[in-house]
Amino acid sequence: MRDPLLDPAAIKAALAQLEGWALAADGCAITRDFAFADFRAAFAFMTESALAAEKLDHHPEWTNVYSRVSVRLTTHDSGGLTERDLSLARLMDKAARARN
Ligand code: H2B
Repeated sequence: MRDPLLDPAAIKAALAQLEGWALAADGCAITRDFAFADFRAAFAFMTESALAAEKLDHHPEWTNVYSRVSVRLTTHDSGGLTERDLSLARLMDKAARARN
């Protein structure tokens, strides 16, 4: 069963509650660039996020360059943003806060 897509009002409300996330130009994803002290901190963040993502059965699109991690969250099965993206965004924010 596909998760229901969030409507524009729900997306706006959710973004107001999240730290530093922006709506992608196509409206189908949220993005955030995380910056850490060094590669070790960035990779520790990715490790914690990966384990959280696996538990949620919801996975990020991301790239890492040294101390930076760029993240794009979307629900592929639904073709856009769902509550699952918001849950993962909150977990990633928490993992980042612990390292900044
Ligand atoms: N991650 C993301 N971001 N979107 C999905 O639709 C998705 C996923 N689907 N992780 C999951 C896995 C699905 O493929 C499995 C079968 O539950």
